[in-house]
Amino acid sequence: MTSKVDLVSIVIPTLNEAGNILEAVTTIQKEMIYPKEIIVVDSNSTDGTIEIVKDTNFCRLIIEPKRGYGVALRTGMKHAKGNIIVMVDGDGTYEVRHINRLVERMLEKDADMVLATRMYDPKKAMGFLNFLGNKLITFTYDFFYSQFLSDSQSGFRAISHEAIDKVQLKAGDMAYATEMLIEFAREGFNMVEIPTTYKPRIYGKTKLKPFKSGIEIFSTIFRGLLHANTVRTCYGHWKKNRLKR
Ligand SMILES: Nc1nc2c(ncn2[C@@H]2O[C@H](COP(=O)(O)OP(=O)(O)O)[C@@H](O)[C@H]2O)c(=O)[nH]1
Ligand SMILES: [Mg+2]
Repeated sequence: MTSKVDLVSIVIPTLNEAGNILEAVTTIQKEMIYPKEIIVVDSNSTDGTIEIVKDTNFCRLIIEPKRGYGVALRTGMKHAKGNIIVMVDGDGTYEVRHINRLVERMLEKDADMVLATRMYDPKKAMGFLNFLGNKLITFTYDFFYSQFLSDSQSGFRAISHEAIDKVQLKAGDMAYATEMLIEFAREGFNMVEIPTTYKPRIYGKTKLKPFKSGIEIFSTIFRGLLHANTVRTCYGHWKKNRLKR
């Protein structure tokens, strides 16, 4: 539960995002209305990303030599001092102008996590295969964990620092984002969404390996069900929501 903002730590993983990172961090620096720190976690990019981040003078740069999206986010969160953490990609695809809305919704709903969903984007910028894979993963996750999310793969989220400290996340790769949702569902934490738009990548390449990541994500979802606590909490959540309707 998060009822006030002391400091927001924005954690951005980067691997060769030289053409994207400056726009992302300067927009956040300009738009964010809450006290903040911007933490960029880079895995030794070779395209000048590190120099660009250093030159801004308003970002904290952390070098995490071990590769992996999950590794980078976990390292960044360890360094985060804020009571709210916002995670977002450094690739310019998320609408970072919406960052205040994530925090506002968190306070409004007393939420433990707010996800920016790209599924109501009228421009439909997400590629068809990514959209399909995301829908399949999200439907499976919602069904088994009794949630009502529309975009489980969104990497633009506000998270209560207190809540994330209570869970143990192990995934080092792209499955990290799903593992976080599983752990939050298991703890009975409150997760809500806000709509956002999405932009195609203009510089560099995605590090996502769809087939490999898909298998990792689905096995994370099914492994999570082996915990007795998951079934209990999610069944309780399902019952509570059924009675409300
Ligand atoms: N530090 C770090 N960042 C990474 C690594 N892999 C991906 N990222 C960053 O994580 C974010 C998401 O990766 P991206 O390639 O955009 O995946 P997609 O959004 O699924 O297409 C981007 O900002 C990447 O630069 C990594 O090994 N280390
Ligand atoms: Mg991306």
